[in-house]
Amino acid sequence: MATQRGGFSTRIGFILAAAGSAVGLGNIWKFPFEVGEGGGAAFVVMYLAFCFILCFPVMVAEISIGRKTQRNPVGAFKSLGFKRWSVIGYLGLASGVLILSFYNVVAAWAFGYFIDILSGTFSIGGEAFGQFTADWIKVGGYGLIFMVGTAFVVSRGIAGGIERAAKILMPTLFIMIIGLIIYAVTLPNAMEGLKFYLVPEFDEITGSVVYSALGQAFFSLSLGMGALITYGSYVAKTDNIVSSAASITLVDVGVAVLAGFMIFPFVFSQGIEPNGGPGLIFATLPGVFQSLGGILGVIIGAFFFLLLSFAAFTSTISLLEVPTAYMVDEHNIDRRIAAWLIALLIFLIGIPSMLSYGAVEALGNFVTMPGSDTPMPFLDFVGVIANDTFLPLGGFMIAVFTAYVWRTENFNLEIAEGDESIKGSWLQMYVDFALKYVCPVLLGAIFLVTVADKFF
Ligand code: VAL
Repeated sequence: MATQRGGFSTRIGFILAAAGSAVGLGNIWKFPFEVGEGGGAAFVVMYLAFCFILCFPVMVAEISIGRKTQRNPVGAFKSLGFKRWSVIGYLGLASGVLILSFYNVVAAWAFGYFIDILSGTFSIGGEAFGQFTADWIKVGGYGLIFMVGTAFVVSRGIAGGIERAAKILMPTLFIMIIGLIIYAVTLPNAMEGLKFYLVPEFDEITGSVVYSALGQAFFSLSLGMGALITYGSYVAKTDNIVSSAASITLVDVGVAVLAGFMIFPFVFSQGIEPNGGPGLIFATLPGVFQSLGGILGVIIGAFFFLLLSFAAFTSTISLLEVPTAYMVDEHNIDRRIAAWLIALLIFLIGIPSMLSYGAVEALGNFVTMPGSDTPMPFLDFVGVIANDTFLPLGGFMIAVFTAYVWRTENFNLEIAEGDESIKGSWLQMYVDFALKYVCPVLLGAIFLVTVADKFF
């Protein structure tokens, strides 16, 4: 597709880039600790149901809105002729910026672990995670490097930057995960971990588990944050959106499920409680690698955190692309300038999150949510606002917009552009039905109930 905005050069390039956006810290860092806190397999069941039933249709809608309009999330709604609905685009933009602000901090932890383990400066022990995150100069340095890398790729545009990086990084990531699973399941107590992960106990499902499973599904699939509207705007008219979305969903869910097969045997082999929160993999895994001893431990440990950094990188790229595309399309700013400036701004917005894990006490105990008795760090609080609240709200509005404002007929014309055979297929019928009824009702209801519960 040769427009001045650039575009993905191949369909597989788009799928890899969008799957690269979806697969990230959400799958390998966040999913396991959410499962750990949400009681194990019961959470997994909720998460899977949400991904397929609610999120997949929203993904088709997002990609279609992007492709139809060839615009960033704010411009897209305007260009369809519904200026007021561009509030969805602004909400997505805000979510993307907030998420990237703390995401980059966690990416910096992952990248920092990789460098420190490789260089032999990593000190393993009970307090290692806390000591690492409290060292804000170091974390800041790694965070800056990560953000600079992200800005570099985004500044180079779609086919030359984003697509090329995804084509190399995604297959590598997959091979690395499989290798680590093979190792993990041979560890002592691995079976206990798998049992926790795979055998559901449904009495574990509470309101707050439902809420976090929904937030996790949106977060992991990169929905509601403008990323897939933006990536959709670079998709060729000849591509089949429904089957691309199905592939992206399957890859993302597949990697999350595989990450569980890797992490829980690791965690249980260390005799560690799985409900350790955001520090779960950072606090537990170095011990696993150390118990391997010597050079093997260093290699496998470094390998794991490199993997995590790779996964995070294709996601930070997509998050930065959202505000960059907005500045390029709506304000005619040169892509390079936009990418570098916004990256700097988001890095600065992320500083309180960076300081909230050990460097500044007040940020570490930032707020105590109703119904909880422990204060949460600033970083987690941004997550509650952006991931768990804004994203499902954005998804709800996108479903309502597509079905009732843009209207299903027009939406269907756009999906049929790439492939007429999709017309009348059961998959398309389901997507239409879900956007009309299932998503508005379920997303609306869960949103209202949980917001009332969480914030009041
Ligand atoms: N979807 C990604 C992830 O799961 C990002 C973009 C939030 O990590």
